[in-house]
Formats: sequence, C-alpha cells, structure tokens
Amino acid sequence: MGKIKEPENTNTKVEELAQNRLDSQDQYLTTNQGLRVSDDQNSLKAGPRGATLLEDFLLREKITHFDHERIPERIVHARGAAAHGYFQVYEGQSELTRAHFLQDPSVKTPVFVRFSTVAGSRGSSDLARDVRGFAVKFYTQEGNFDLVGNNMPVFFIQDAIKFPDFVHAVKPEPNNEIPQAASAHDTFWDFISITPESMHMIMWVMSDRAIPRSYRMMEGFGVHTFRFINAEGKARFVKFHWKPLLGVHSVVWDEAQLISGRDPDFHRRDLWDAIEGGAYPEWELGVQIVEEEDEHKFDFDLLDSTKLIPEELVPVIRIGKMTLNHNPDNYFAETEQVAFHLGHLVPGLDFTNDPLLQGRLFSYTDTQLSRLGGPNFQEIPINRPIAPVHNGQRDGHMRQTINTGRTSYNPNTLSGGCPFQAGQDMGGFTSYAERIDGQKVRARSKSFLDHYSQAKLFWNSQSDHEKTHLVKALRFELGKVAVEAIQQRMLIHLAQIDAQLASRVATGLGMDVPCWEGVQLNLGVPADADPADYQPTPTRKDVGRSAALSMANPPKVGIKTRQVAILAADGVDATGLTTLKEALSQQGAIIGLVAPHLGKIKTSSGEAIKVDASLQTAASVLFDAVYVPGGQASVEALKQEPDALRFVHEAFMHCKPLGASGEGVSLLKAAAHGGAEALLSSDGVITSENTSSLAELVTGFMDAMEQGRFWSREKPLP
Ligand code: HDD
Repeated sequence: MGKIKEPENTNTKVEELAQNRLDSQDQYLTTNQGLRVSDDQNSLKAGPRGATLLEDFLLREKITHFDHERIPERIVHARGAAAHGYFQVYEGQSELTRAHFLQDPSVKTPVFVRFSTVAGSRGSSDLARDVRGFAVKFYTQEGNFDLVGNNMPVFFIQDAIKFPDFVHAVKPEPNNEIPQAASAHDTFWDFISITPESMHMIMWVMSDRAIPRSYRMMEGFGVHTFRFINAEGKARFVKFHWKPLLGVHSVVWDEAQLISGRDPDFHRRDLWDAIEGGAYPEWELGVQIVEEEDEHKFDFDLLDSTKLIPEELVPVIRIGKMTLNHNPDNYFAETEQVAFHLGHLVPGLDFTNDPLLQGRLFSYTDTQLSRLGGPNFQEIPINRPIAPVHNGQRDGHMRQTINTGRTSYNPNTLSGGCPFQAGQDMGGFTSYAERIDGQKVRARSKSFLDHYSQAKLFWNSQSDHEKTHLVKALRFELGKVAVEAIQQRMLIHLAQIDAQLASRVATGLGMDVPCWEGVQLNLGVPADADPADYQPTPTRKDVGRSAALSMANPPKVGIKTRQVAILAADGVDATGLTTLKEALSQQGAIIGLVAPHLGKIKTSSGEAIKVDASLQTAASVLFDAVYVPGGQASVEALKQEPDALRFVHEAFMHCKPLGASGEGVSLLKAAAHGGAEALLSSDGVITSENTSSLAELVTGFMDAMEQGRFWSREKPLP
C-alpha cells in the first residue's frame, strides 16, 4: 500500500514521547547496566557439556526480565488497538464550556485513542460479537481529559454495583473457561434474562453494530450524561458522540466468524494499515445539549445509562474533528500501558449523579494499581500529561520523578507555599456546586424502570435486513443456551419489546413465546424491598422511530480504503486488469491481486505481475468486493480451484459487490449455487461479457462498492 499523504508531525504528545524512544540500530548489545555483551548465544558452563554456573549474571538478567514480561490483562477491554492523533474544535465553545481545548480552532490537542472488545482476552479475535470500547485521551494544556466511551450509546446496567456480576456472567464460564470472547452461553443469558434493564443494550449488541467492518467506521458515545460549565458558572447537560466521516458499516455474522479464523487481527490491521497508508481516520465530535431546567422534561431519566436521547428530540451538534495520523511505536509501551479514567477531567466539564458513572469513578484508578503495578502509572510516558505536574505526592514503586527540595506538604512556608493552589481564574478545577439533599438509601429511582420502550424504539428504527440480522443473532445466541428456562425468559422479554421479534426468534428456537401470566421472573429485587417497586413499567404506546439508530443509509463517501480482491491467474486480460486497477487506485481503493499461487503471474500481454495473496492465504471475507477480469486461460485455471469458486460464492452470500468482465463472467456462473441467471441478475453483480464497455463496467462496479452491500440477496427469514 503506497503512501497517499506524508504523515503530519503536528502532535506535541508524540514529540514528547521521543525522549523515551530507543533505537538499537548500529548499537552494541548490552546488559541493562550498559555492559557490552560478547556472547548472547551460550550460557556460562563448567566445560562445554557441563552444568550452567549460578554465576552467569548475563543469563540470569535475561531470564529474570523475561519471566516478568507479562502484566495482568485488563479485566474488561483486554484486546485493543490504538493510535495517536489530534483534535481541533471548529469554533470556540465558550457559551457552553470553559474547557480550554474547546475554545481555539487553531489549537491541535494531541489525542491517543484505544479501541477494544470487551469480553475476550488479549489474544482473542477482533470480530467477536461484542461492544467496542472507544477511549480517547486528550492531552490538553489544562491536563488530561479522558472520554472513555463505547461504540453503543447505552449500557447493560444502571448501577455500577452490578458491573462485576455482569462481567462474570459474560466472561468464559469459570469451571471450564469456555467460551472465549462470546456471549452465546448460559451464564450470560441467565443473567440477562433476569435483568430487564439490559434489554435496550441487548438490541444494540444483537444488531450488526456489534460486528463493525472497521474501527474507522464506528460511532463512539460517552454514554453517560455529563456537564458542561462555562466561565460564568452556567451548567448544561451534555452527551458526547463521535461520528465517523467514513460512515457506520458492519460485516455480517457468518463473515465475522470466518474472519476470526482467517485474520483474527482484522480490525487492528485495518487501523494500522490505513494510518500507514496515509488514509487517516476521522471522527467529528458531536454534543447533545440539555438545559438544566429541562432535566425532567423527557419520559426517561437523563441519569439512566440504559437510555439515549433520540437525536430527533435533541440534535447532535458537531463541534470539532479528531484525526488519527500516527501509529504507536511499541504496542506494550503505549497501547497496553495507557490508563484511561473518567475522573481525568478538565475545568469546564463535570459529572452527573448517574449511578453507573459514579461507580466508574472509583474503578479506573483502582484497576491500574494492580494492572500497572502501583500508584506511579501516571509517570509512564503514554500516560504523562503535557501539562506540568506539581504536587506533594511522593515515592511508591517505580517512581521516576526526582522531586527536589524539602517540602512535600501543603501548606508550607519552607518552599514559599509552593506549589500554589490555583483559583478558578488561574485554571484551577472547581466542582459544579450541585445541590444534593437526600436520604441515604439503597434504591433504584422509579424513573429508571421503563426498560422496554427504548428497546422498542431501536427495533422500530431498524430496516428490514437489520431486523432480520437481529433475529438471526438472537437465534444464534439463544440457540447456544442449554437451559430452556433461560430461553423462555428471554422470549418473554422480547415479547415486551415486539411481538413479531419474539415470535421470529421463537421459530428459530423451535419454541412458542410463553405468556407472561404465571411466569415468575426473579428480577433481583433486594431482600427487604417491595417487589412492586422494582417491576418494569410497560412499554410505552407512543414509541416511534429514530432514523439515527439505523445503519441502513450511510453517507456516500466514496470507496477510499475499501479492499477489492481481483481474482486472476496466468493469461489474465492485460487491458481489463490495467483499466480496473487504475480506476480503483484513483479512487483510493486498496487492491489485492489474488492468484492460485504467490510470486508472479503472466498477463495476456506477457507481462509478469506480482501477486498479493494466494487463494490459500486470502479469503473473500477479508475484502469488501471481488472482481474477476477476463482472459480465457486465467478463468479456466481459476475454475479448477475450489477455493476460487468458494471465494466468489462467499462474497455473493455476504451481499458484496461482484464484478466480472469478458470470460470472468463464466467464473461467477460456475460459482453460483442457486443458478447462474439468478446470480447474474442479482443486485450488486456487475458484469459484461463484452469487453468494449469496460470503462462503463468498472464505473458501475465502483458505484456498487460505494453502496456497500446488497441485502436484497438475502433469503427472507420467517
Ligand atoms: Fe469500563 C475499561 C468503557 C462501565 C470498569 N471501560 C474500559 C474501557 C472502556 C470502557 C472503553 C477500556 C479503556 C482502555 O482502552 O484502556 N466502561 C466503559 C463504558 C461503560 C463502562 C462506556 C459504561 C457506560 N467500566 C464500567 C463500569 C465499571 C467499569 C460500570 C466498574 C464499576 N472499565 C472498568 C475497569 C476497566 C474498564 C475495570 C478495565 C481496564 C481499565 O478499566 O483500565 O476499571
């Protein structure tokens, strides 16, 4: 992949990290003490065949360090990939907030962004059906601000005290540690089936949002309601959104499962390659603003993280743009050691009383203490703010800073009172003076009890194919559940969301939808509470639709970075291939020439061209579209390859654009399972046996690529 644009070196954080980089090119091998090593291949022995000597400090240092290379993986979000970049606001937001990084459009605030899956281990597949983490660290001039969000705007639970239960339920089951990175098992659905507050999130996780095409093509959400506070002290509620400029795209479940085998690093590789190739991913930062006096005007509670604010009620205003333009130098040093925390905040922002948010405020620093080994994790280069750090905190494991002077307390006179406290006018953080007056209770607000209306809103807002995918996902997940009572309870919940949804899922399970009457749902009501106070309220009648919740109509943004497989063998039509490659490259698409073997193939004009992948190393699931150029010998050779026929068939099944010219059309016919004519007349299959109209054909193929997928090919699902 060639560079489209030179990487911009505009990132002050990346520059700051330079002092910690180490390049060993043209250097001697040394110990950690700087001693040059003469033999790194043999340990010190009593004779060439004798025992190894305890004295061998070279051996011991090397092995000791190796023995301690691993740190605990994150308890959730263990698998991730990250990149550096910058954020710029479009225009000053002083009316909304006094946050410095949101004032001046000329300021480029460095960011480090880590994307992740939630349930799987560090080595699990990128393509698990799961929520994706979307954590952004802004290195602002006022200190670090971490926006630790997901690619879904709501969450499974309303109160942080349920988080360990939720995570234990979704993680591999503790007796046999099965299954890895999957929610399709009994403990997850057992928990969910008695946790009605999860139903809205379940709709999102069973939708294709849970299997993104790329990290670059996901939305991000801060989830909670936060506060913006301006210089006059006026506060407003705010919800944060990230809108990808490439639109929101997903793969289909069958494809996701195949990718997990073919390339478990699919998302990680995609992000890396895009940045290396200069196709920098971009997101706009959007905000939904609610005036404090409007807090109670919604039929849901702004403090409830299982609810979103429909964009039709409060529009998303796009206030700035984030660009990722620099890959990390070292995965462990940066991506693994980065520590995010909602409590990393800057003036102009503040929390709300969302009970999920409040609990998170405890968890994130706490977890770093064991994950990164002590209280000095903020000194690790990737976590260091670019703003100066001065305080009386001292010592602890692995302290790096050499604090000078006698005082590490405040107030003091010996250091003239330094470091000084900063008032608000000097950039000091002050908490929003929210009035709080309440009895100490363990309770859930009744305003949190409508668990089904927004789940229905999501279902209503999906297009037909999205609904079908959601039904299929539930059939898959619940189909993997062994205990029938769990499946029944889930069907009861689904029926509260939509009768058709429940009956379609039930058909797949070979069950009937049980009626609610007489079924005892244990909803986890506290021991001495009145169960009546915890019953979900019925789904609202007036639930409409919200276009923003569907992925069906992504913006037309061209085909830049879209991957095209060209299937060819010796004798491929030289003119056809050149026309296609030139047109695709001009639009920024990435081409992979896939042939029966690696090395080179000869075109019809005798030119030897390099093959990018063989039919053994590639698969259609790693591409967005497939094209078969003409050339009698080439196509005849491909027809003899079952892998080539599968390549085409799979791409067709996954509703991807297929193109073929000249003799290439006959490969498509040979690969058709449901009849050649049906395949050729399907949407998104662009073919012409007549090579004189090649340019037109290629344009049609690229239009199809821009459209993405052709869902009309899917078999209707009862
Ligand atoms: Fe969390 C990591 C996002 C609820 C406790 N969380 C973590 C990461 C993301 C989120 C993106 C990975 C950060 C990284 O890349 O290093 N978490 C969320 C969102 C939530 C949420 C959007 C709900 C709105 N989380 C949540 C709760 C708790 C935690 C309720 C605990 C009470 N989360 C953690 C953690 C993790 C974490 C255990 C594991 C690794 C880490 O923090 O650094 O503290």
